[in-house]
Amino acid sequence: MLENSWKILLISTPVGPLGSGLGGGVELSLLNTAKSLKQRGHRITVVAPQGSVLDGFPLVEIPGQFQPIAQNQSRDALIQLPENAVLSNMWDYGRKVQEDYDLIVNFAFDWLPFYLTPFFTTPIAHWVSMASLITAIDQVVLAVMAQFPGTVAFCAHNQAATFHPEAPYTCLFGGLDLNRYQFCQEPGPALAWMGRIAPEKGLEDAVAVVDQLGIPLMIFGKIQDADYWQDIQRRYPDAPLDYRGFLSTDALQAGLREARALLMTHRWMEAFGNVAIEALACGVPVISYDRGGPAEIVRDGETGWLVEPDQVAGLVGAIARLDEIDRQQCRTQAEQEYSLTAFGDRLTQWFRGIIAARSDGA
Ligand code: HBI
Repeated sequence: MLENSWKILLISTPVGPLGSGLGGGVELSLLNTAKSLKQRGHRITVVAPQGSVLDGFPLVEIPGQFQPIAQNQSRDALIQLPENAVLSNMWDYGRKVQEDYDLIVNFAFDWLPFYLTPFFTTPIAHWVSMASLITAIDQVVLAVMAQFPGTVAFCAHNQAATFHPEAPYTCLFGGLDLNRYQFCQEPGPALAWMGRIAPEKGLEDAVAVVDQLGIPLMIFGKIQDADYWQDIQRRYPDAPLDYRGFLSTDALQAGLREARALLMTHRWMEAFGNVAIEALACGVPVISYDRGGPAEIVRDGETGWLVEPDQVAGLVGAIARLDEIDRQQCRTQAEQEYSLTAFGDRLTQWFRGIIAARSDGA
């Protein structure tokens, strides 16, 4: 069924400008949401903090102070709003222009957009981008799920479960422009690790493994916690590390595709794992802790290996079995489950329900 062309406003995360890497996976998710919807004839406008870069879409840049990142706060943290917050400035803009849109999509993992939902006339679709972290945010997410059924989506089931949802919800997983990722049949000797370099991502376990095995490790990602990065290098001065930096997708995949495998060593309940589907898109098997979104992405023994969380020995065992994985199967899984078309199907199914409910005056 072809829905008519929707006008959709995407309001980004307030923790940093698009293109800075501070928004982590949300940056890629927002870009691929816009691409997959545009591919279907919908009209997209993006609202994001000043300094954002986003090729190919109308971008409204909003000034203001970035929001403190939620993962550094305690579970009983109070709700914060810095002075001249870009978060409230973005949503003030959204309120002013809402009549021009059929739907607004919220990408912020913050209390305010959820709290504002009943005060908006245009429906808001909320994409929850992390697992439960702060009780005050959990409560407002569950309140919106109860009052506006069907409007809240998660990345994956393990993440959604951390909120103890009482109502049905959508899982979006993720999607990529697969044309930007080139399959590689014959890798080099190195392994790869990708992500924000911060404690919750567990880089030290990947470094411990390559230090033990003497296998080079390519590291891609933004150094978000410099002390954490320095500490790892001090603890493993001889580890064969090859830090590649925070790269554009084109430069990233040119290096990633050469990897024998991607190691995912996340400490926290990784909501999804965009880096896992980027690896699969290049034919790179994923060796991951059996935890969170990656555990729902990797087909154990077929497109990678799932190992006991926080056990370096498990990673070593999986690396020894990499030859059992067919790299073409990895690319095929990405094409079947994470193409812009497959992702767009999940998005438009989610949106159709919200727009229909609101137009029924629900
Ligand atoms: N913290 N307060 C806050 N708001 C966000 O939107 C947010 C965050 N921390 C991390 C983050 N978003 C993204 O990097 C992850 O959701 C992927």
